[in-house]
Amino acid sequence: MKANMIKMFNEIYGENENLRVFFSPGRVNLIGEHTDYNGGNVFPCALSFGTYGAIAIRNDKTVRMYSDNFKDLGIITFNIDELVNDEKHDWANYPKGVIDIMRKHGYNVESGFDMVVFGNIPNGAGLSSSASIELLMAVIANDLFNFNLDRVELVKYCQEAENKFIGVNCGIMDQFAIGMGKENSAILLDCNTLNYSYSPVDLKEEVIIIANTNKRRGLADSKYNERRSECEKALEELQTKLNIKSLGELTEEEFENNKDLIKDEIRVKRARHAVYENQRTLKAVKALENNDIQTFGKLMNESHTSLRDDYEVTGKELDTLVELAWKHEGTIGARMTGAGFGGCTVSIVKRSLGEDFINTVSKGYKEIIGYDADFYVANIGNGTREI
Ligand code: NG1
Ligand code: MG
Repeated sequence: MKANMIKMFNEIYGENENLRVFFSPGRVNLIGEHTDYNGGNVFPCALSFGTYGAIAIRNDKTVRMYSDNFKDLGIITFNIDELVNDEKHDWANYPKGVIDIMRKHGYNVESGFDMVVFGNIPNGAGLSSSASIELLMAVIANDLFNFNLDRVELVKYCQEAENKFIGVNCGIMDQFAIGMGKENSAILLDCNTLNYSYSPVDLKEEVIIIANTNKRRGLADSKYNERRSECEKALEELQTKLNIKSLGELTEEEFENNKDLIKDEIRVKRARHAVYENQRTLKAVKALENNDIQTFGKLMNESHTSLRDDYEVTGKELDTLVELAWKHEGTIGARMTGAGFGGCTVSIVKRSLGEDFINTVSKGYKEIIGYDADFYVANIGNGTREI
């Protein structure tokens, strides 16, 4: 892939002796959904597919960016001192946003550059193509301009870029998983404190299968912000009595004893998901540590049910894929992953039945939904890096 990136760069901009190539993964979240911005735990891992970037600094202020995934948009050109969100060139807003935020924090990307990008993560599918390109830009800027920022700092700047430049009020899970990913490990991250630890996910008898509904998420971002404010409102209502900073601090019991403080049935459901999902995540990580993959799978299933019934972020396509997975004899656990509304599911499946799983679920999905889903066997890789 490195050779392909160099070739693409040379064809578009001409050869450059300062050329460097970087890779930034996508991520899949195993459990802990819509908990990050609620101050809870998440358990994601970085994938072996992601976004590649080849880049060379220029001596002037001009930035030229080209994405092989959006060929129609051609080369996008702008001045490094004029970073504005441009709807027409959507993909470039992510790297632009990162540079803008880094500059605002005093890390001045002062000269322009030429860059080509290629990604093999499905876009808008809940595997975080957006955070992947954000981290790609942040790590590149950090290396090329010698800022010497540590990874967690870069992760935070990327989240800030998504919040302020893109306008999605997201939590920190995606950026953290991508910036801090480790081969064959998932990251247990407490999104309140940013304390984290790696858990080996070294499955011998099972495979992790990601299935893309191929339903793009459309309104996901506005619904996303809506869920976030529903939870914030519920938190405020609980805070009239409880001394807590986030829903992530509550046990199931504490929630049940105090949920009457929440004055709206919808908000009770949203908060219940956040609290129970957070506790499920901790239980799931323990189960994995004890090599109890069956319990892990059961918790994944419960996670999906809660996202479907209480958080209401699934939809027909995701539910169909998950229900088909649940019916398959090889499935240990299956759930939606990412923000929801469309995008991907993640399943843990007996390795020996993996192929049959893909064939059966794929056929069933096509029959019910009318178009194909795509399937990937997930390999857990390292975080963003130079290659
Ligand atoms: P995806 O689906 O990758 O966009 C979103 C948020 C996360 C997290 C999950 C739900 C963004 C960039 N990220 O992920 O912070 O809240 O939904 O768990 O929107
Ligand atoms: Mg996204």
